[in-house]
Amino acid sequence: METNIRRHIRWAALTTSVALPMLMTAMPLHAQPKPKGHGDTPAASYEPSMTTLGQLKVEIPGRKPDDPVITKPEFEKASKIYFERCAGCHGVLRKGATGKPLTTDITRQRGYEAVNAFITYGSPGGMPNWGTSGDLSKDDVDLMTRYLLIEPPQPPEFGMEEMRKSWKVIVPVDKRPTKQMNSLKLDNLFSVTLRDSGQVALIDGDSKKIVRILDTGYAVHISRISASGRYLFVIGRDAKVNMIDMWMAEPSTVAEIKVGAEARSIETSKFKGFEDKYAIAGAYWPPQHVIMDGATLEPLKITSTRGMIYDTQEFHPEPRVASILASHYKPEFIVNVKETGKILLVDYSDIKNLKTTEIEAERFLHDGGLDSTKRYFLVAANARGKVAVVDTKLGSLTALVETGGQTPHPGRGANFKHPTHGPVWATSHLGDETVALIGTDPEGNPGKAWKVVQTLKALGGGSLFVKTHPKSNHLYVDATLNPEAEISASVAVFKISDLAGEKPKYTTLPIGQWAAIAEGQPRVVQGEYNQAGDEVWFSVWNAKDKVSAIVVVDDKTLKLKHVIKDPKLITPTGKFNVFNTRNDVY
Ligand code: DHE
Repeated sequence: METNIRRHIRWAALTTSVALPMLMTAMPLHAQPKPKGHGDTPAASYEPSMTTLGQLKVEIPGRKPDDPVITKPEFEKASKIYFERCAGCHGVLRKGATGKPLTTDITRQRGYEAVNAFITYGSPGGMPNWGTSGDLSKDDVDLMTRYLLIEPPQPPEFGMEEMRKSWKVIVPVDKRPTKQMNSLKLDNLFSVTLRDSGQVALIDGDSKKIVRILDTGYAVHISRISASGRYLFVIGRDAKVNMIDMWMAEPSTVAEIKVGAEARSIETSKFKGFEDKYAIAGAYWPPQHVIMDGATLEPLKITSTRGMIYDTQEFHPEPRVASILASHYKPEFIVNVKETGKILLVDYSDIKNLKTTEIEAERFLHDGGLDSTKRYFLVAANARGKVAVVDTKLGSLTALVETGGQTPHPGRGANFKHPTHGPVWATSHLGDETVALIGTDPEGNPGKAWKVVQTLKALGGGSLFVKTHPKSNHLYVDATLNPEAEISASVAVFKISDLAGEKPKYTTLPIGQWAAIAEGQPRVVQGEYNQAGDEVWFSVWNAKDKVSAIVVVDDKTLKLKHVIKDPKLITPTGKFNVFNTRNDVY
């Protein structure tokens, strides 16, 4: 009996004869050494992983006569690998995103051998060398090759019916307290992502004690706080939203909903008169955003982001929703759509007659934040090395700034007054050690607005977040994804008043060392200030089965102030101080 492998090799032999010559000109695949400097780079390892989609049981699409043989369990395994490791770059439907499209018209033309070599060795364009790095076994590379030669499965849609089925109001509004029933100092509370346990820890900023651990979505991602500071919204990568009422005797989830199968962003309405009225969540799959009632999470308006790419005006079937911010100037949510490169200003003043301003920006929008006046919104188009600036008062694109570095990743960025350049907003980069300072004061410093006025050099590539505070004289830059363990466990601090000098120096804080963790290789990630702006908290993020910690630094002296360790503190990553998050202080 002919084995599966023989049959697919036979099939491959038929197809590669036409395909290989074409591919060989584009990239020398055979017997090439392991390509250098890609795949393992911080930027490449930071592509989205569609972890929840990977858990769905998908059907094998209708068989075509030439399809290589694949069994149902093999197909399910391959789909899991694809969604978790490949879909982030190549798209769920394989139509391409930051990576090339892998639709069957392309893979079949290239053929089995070429696709297999591409997965094994990677490419200088950024494709990781899955085979030679040992990340995928030879058998898995074979499986993935066969998988890419057949039609992709289409994960299910998630519309109003599915959302309403998942929606639960656990404590109705009339059963909730009318005043704060606990003695917590809410404005100095931190909501801390416990990534791999699917929970958040509420930590009291004064005592540094964990006051509550709450179950949330899978691989929980970020927290945002309602304008009043009462409700905490948490979103998991499985698109589950938890709404936590902080006024209850014990802060608890009062409503929950799923807004799709994969998601990353959540925000709440902040414009005067609309405080706490709406919440909005953005999904990676299906590509959509949903406006919900701010007290119950009832889904009110779902909008698909499928549509044309801003410049080529070609259709994109799965443009993911990246960051969402609430405007302080208008009743609008600022919704950033990755693959179409559009920034949507979604007017929530009349959601029955929804008006959306669609701004042409740049492709692969990711994360960003407001400037110190809260009028301008700056967002990284990270794969294009640019920052798009939107005037939220006028509702238009102000500028597209080349940061000069590789893959800007600002988080919400950092705003401060530079000694010579005036107000600036900072972003670090995943791909190199630079920190770009962009002028943000078109009235006071018109010549410097929306230009990189200075480039600092910090610890190294792999930085995810920068942080400062209006009361601080320090700018902190992490290097979380740097391949060097010591660097990824440290943070660079620049003294803002010294930035006028030729080559500003930084101080290195050995945060990981201060945490005194014996096992594992913890990475230090995301500084977050307390309400007073006199201490900065860093997560020391270790593996799930190892000790992690939060290190608190005294912002004046740059000395260690406190280490929070607790067996319940599993994989802490993002930290969201209630006051700073609700007021956009960063
Ligand atoms: Fe995040 C923010 C997407 C991996 C920690 N992350 C964001 C935002 C997006 C995003 C779109 C902006 C949300 C907003 O403002 O509305 N993140 C993604 C990914 O697609 C990616 C690259 C891979 C994935 O599959 O999820 C990814 N993110 C990570 C991590 O591995 C991090 C470091 C650890 C973790 O907890 O997962 C991480 N992301 C964060 C944090 C923020 C964030 C802490 C919010 C920063 C802030 O200061 O607001």
